[in-house]
Amino acid sequence: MIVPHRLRLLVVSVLLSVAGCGGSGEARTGFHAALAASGLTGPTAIAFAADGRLFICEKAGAVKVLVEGQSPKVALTLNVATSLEQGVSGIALDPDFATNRRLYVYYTANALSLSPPPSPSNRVSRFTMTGDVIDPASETILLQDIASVSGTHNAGCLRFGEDGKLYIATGDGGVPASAQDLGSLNGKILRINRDGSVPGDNPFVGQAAKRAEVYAYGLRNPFRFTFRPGDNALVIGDVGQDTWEEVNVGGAGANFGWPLHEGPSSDPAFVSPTYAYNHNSRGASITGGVFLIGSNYPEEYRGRYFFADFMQYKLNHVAIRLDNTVSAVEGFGSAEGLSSLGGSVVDIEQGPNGDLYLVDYLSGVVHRISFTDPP
Ligand SMILES: [Ca+2]
Repeated sequence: MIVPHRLRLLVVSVLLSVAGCGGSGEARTGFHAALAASGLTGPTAIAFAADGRLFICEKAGAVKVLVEGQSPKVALTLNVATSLEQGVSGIALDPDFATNRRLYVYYTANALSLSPPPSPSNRVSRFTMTGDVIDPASETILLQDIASVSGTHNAGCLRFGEDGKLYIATGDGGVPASAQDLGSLNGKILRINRDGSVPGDNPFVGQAAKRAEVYAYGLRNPFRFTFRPGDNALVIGDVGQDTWEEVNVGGAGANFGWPLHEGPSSDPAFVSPTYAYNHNSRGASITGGVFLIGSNYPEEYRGRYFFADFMQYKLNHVAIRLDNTVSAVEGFGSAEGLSSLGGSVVDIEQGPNGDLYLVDYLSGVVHRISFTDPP
């Protein structure tokens, strides 16, 4: 159906009015939100295969696979501990997934899991997929006994770097001092080879009483991280305690301060956050984030770092330059005519199609944000 231009404008303006996008400035038209997946129970993390299949983790133990246009199907069910923040919290596909069908999952093992730990603890395991199913018997545990003492601050983001190494975010597990203890796997970014061995160029290899897997430390709950295009620096969203949410940028050996210091610091012993925002007496929990690369979104969004706040129902984007200066943080949602967005976002990924996908934990959905040039 061909809709006259004036009518289209009228329809758009009515939609925007309903969405409550009045006030200062006009909304940027052309953005659309659609449900890529719904009916999920506590989705925590997603990852895309190059073939377009979307993998979705649910906290209580499921890894689902979604073929576009179909409903998500359970590919794997893990025995997980689910107290507080425990469960399945991260997934990454092998850089050679198209040929070896391997994927990696971060989850809190319970007493039923393979090689049961004495108490729930986090592990990273590799699995092999056959068709749209992941055989539980294909599990190879690469790293385990990442403590989850209190059930909180498990982190769990998994990503492969450009160097082909697997990077793993771990939280302090509710024991803040562990983040500064280089003999502990907690409160860190870890870096391992795909077979679980330790790369020889990790910063603390061969040093007494230090875990060779440690790559960066001093983190409280680095729930999500990514790599900056251009220099592949780690960009880490670290969930704060009482005052500050942090975006930390750094590399091998960086100490981001927790629990000795939280928020901006002039102490040369710590890498101060590149960006931090104060809770201002509200709850806050930073999640996200990705750099938008190779998208058809308008120029002003490209290359920017998108992140969210799980507690404050906010989406933002910011430029994080190679010299670690940042631009003013801008909201994403209402200014784009997408006021219905901004739920409890726990993960943001970019699909092979260039669109952003947002995981809304409480609503049990994955939103897809696409852009088409307005007429
Ligand atoms: Ca810090």
